[in-house]
Parts: sequence; C-alpha cells; structure tokens
Amino acid sequence: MKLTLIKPAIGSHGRNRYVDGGRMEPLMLGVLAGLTPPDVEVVLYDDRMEPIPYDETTDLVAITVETYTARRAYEIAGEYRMRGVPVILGGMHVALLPGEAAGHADSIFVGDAEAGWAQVIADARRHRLQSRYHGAPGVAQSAGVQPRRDLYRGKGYLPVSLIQFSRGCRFACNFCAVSQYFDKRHHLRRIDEVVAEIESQQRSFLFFVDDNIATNRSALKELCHALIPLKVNWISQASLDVTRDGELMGLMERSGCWGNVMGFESISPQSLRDAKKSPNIPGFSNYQREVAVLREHGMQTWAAFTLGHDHDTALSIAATVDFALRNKFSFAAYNLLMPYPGTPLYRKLEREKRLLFDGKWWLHPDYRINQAAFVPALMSAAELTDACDAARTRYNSVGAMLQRFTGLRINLRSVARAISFWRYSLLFRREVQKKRGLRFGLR
Ligand code: B12
Ligand code: SF4
Repeated sequence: MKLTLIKPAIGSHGRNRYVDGGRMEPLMLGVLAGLTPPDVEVVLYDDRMEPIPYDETTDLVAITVETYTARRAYEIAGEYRMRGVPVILGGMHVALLPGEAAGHADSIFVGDAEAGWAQVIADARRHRLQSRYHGAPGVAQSAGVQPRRDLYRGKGYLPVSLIQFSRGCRFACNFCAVSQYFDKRHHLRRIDEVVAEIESQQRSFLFFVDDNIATNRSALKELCHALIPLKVNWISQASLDVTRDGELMGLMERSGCWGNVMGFESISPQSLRDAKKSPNIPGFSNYQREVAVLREHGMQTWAAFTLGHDHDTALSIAATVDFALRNKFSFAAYNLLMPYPGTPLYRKLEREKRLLFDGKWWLHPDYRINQAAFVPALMSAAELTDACDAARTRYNSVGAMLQRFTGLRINLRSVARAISFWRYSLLFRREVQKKRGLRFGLR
C-alpha cells in the first residue's frame, strides 16, 4: 500500500504561487508517517513549494487542513478524487467544521491521529474507508511514536526541529481555536520520550510547538531540568503569566530558551477582558513588570498582538506599535483578530451580524489575506485592514529593526543570537511584503 501525505499551501497571487520562505517542517505529517505501519510506502508533498504529482499512483491521500489552508486543501482533494483516489482530511479546521470538510473528501478524521490512524490504514488496505473517524485530543505521540523526519529531507525547511511536549492550554481566550479543540485541557508527553526524540535527531535548535508550554509550570520545570544537560537552544509559545514565576524563568534561561511567542494581544485592559485573555489581566500595569522579567532573562520575545477588538481604533493600533518598539521586542506579529469557526468570538460576531464574506472568509473568492473579516466596532473593516498593514510596515522598517536590535542583554547576548535576529527580521520583512494581496487557494 502507498500513502501520500500533503501539506497544502495558503494561496497565490493570481497565477503565481506564494512560496513561503520561512516554511517549517510539517510535524503533523511526520507524526502521521510515524504512526503508519512500516510496510506502507509513504511519500510527502509540500504544496508550499513543490508541485503535487496528481497522476502518481497512490492508494490513499491524507491532507492536513487549517482554516488558512482549507480552500487549497479542498482543491487538492478534488484533483485526487477526480482521478478516483480516496482522500482523507484531518487537522484543526476539520475538527472545528467537520460538516464542511466532509463535503470535500471520502473520509474525515476528527481529532488527534494517535488514537485512530491504525484503523484508517487497516480500512484503506481493505478498500473500506469509513466516512468519519474520531480520535480524542490527548497526549502527543503516545507509546513513543517518533516522527519520520527523513521525509523532510531536501525540501528547504528552516534549520529548526519541531517537537512537542504538551498539547492544549488551560485558558479560554475567546478567539482561540486551540481552546475549543482541547476544551481547555492540557496533555503532557513523557519527558523521557521527549529527550529520546531530541537525541535521535541532529539539530540543537528546537521549536517546541506547544500551544502554551507554560500552562503547567511544574511540568515545564521538569522539562527544563531534563534539557539542561542536552545543551540545546529552544523557543516555544508561552502565556505571559510565566513571568510571575522567577524560579521557572531562571530554569528556562539555563535550559537554553532563547524566547517565546507571547500573546500580549492588546495594550487595553478592556480589550483583554473582552477577549478573556486571563493570563494577562491580574495586576495589569501596561506590561512593565512582565517586560522587565523577560529582559532580565535575555528572552528574544516574539510579541503577538490581535488587533480589531471592540475598543481598538487606528490610533490605538499605532500606539500598540509604539509600545512594542519602546520595549524593543525582537519580533512582533500584528495579527488581525480573526473569527475562526467554532470559537466564541465567531459566535459573538455572527450573533451581532458583523461577519463579512458570508461568514466564511476562508472559502470566499474575494477574501485576501490580512483583510478584516468582520465589521469592527469603532472603525470600518478597511480602516482596520490598513491600520494593521501600517503596523507591520512600520515594525519591519529598517529604522525599527535597528531600534529593536539594540537590546544589550537580548539580541547582542551572543553572535548566534545577533545572527538569528537579523536572519529572521529580514525574512519576516520579506514575507510581510510577499503576502500582501494573497488570496486563498491556487485557482
Ligand atoms: C507550529 C505552529 C505554527 C508554525 C508553523 C509550523 C509549520 N510546520 O509550518 C508557525 C509559527 C509558522 C505558524 C504559523 C501560523 N499559524 Co500556527 N500553529 C502552530 C501550532 C502551535 C502547532 C502545530 C503543530 O505542528 N502541532 C503538532 C502536530 C503534530 O499536531 P497537529 O497539527 O495538531 O496535528 C494533530 C491533529 O490535529 C491531527 N491531524 C492533523 N492533520 C491531520 C491530517 C490527517 C489526515 C489526520 C488523520 C490527522 C491530522 O493529528 C495530528 C497528531 O495528533 C498550532 C496549534 C495546534 N495545536 O495545532 C498553531 C495553529 C495551527 N496556527 C494557527 C494560525 C492561526 C497560524 C497563522 C495563520 C498565524 C498568523 N496569523 O500568521 C500562521 C499561518 C499558518 C499557515 N498555514 O501557514 C491556528 C490555526 C487555527 C485554525 N482554525 O486553523 C493554530 C491552531 C493556533 C491557534 N491558537 O489557534 N503556526
Ligand atoms: S493563552 Fe494562547 S493557547 Fe491558551 S487559550 Fe489563550 S490564545 Fe489560546
């Protein structure tokens, strides 16, 4: 039997495909391949930069789907089904909107593959694929499953190994798909298995793709203790409340943490309350304490903002950039608040009849990336789109890069960190420009 795994691209500019210069290894496909019995031949095609050979013989096509890639995933599924090849779809978007996904595939997989993938393969061998499978969200790569990293070779991914320690998050931010998928639960992998995986691969720079690696602080402390002797460097995603635990911050630094993606989301306490961003709220004082702790531990923070909350205006968005520049965050993402299907935010905007693009921006042919998909409260959708674009342009200007580079305890901490700052700052600047006007799908 032969299995074809596919990571869809986001989209294109007319006939030109957008090739993501910052593409990373698709860990979910490596894990799916790792869960597949060894007698099954597995090939992986990454639509982000390589053509898909639709006419190559295969017995089953498995596509991973996020909301951003749904339109393209359905196009690819259509191509294979036209040729009589069975297609199964899985991933976050499928779990959030199974009814929609089912209309584009022979079978859908709702949830984590660990629990039910063996059954899919067994059924596919007998040509008896069921229309729907279910795998409860849980511990990643349970039973010591290792991702098939050999499938990534030669595909030009960034030189960082993706790895998972935990899945899920205990918080319930109203815009977050993860909180819905995991129902605020958190699942930890065994540390000895994580260590074995790190030792089984070559790289010493790791990205823990945990939704919130700090959601269970004692577990993270244990992980840090296990990482110290391995002499690796790592980045991850963590909620800001981690800065309230001095012991943990010290351990993260000692274990090689260079920094985390951290959801600051907003500089307005009212917006934080509206978004139920509870890790940021207690003792809010414009993040002075949190930023001081991050600086003290030399963290190259990637500050993530969501813009378009009901108290936001073009002026408050510009003030958000001032805040980020003043604090010299190494990197920052100015994300439009997006109504992801299945989230409380989506339901609220739907109730208030504020959704644009028929409420399905991810499929709508007129939707362009980084465009507001709802009517904001205090400005027009176009004003919100423009304000976010201006924020990205300003933060990625050469002047701003120089300003944020000069953090003595952070980007100049070592030659490697300085190189990393410039490498990724220039990469993000290029990608921001390339993504402008991008539409979903390739057709
Ligand atoms: C790492 C990561 C990234 C990395 C990308 C890594 C890469 N390889 O390219 C970076 C930082 C670049 C990134 C970017 C973005 N990301 Co991101 N990212 C993640 C994160 C944290 C982990 C994904 C991961 O690798 N997990 C490990 C693998 C093993 O787990 P998994 O993907 O969940 O897969 C399991 C199951 O879902 C299932 N499964 C998945 N696919 C399939 C397919 C089949 C056939 C089957 C059977 C099962 C199955 O089985 C797997 C094993 O259990 C997720 C959060 C999450 N929990 O998914 C967000 C997440 C996927 N990202 C998200 C978003 C919004 C983005 C951005 C759009 C952000 C932005 N505004 O720019 C961008 C662009 C995304 C894109 N498509 O290009 C959202 C997507 C929401 C949605 N509804 O789709 C998520 C869910 C985060 C969130 N808090 O909501 N991201
Ligand atoms: S802290 Fe992050 S991962 Fe957790 S619910 Fe909020 S946005 Fe989602």
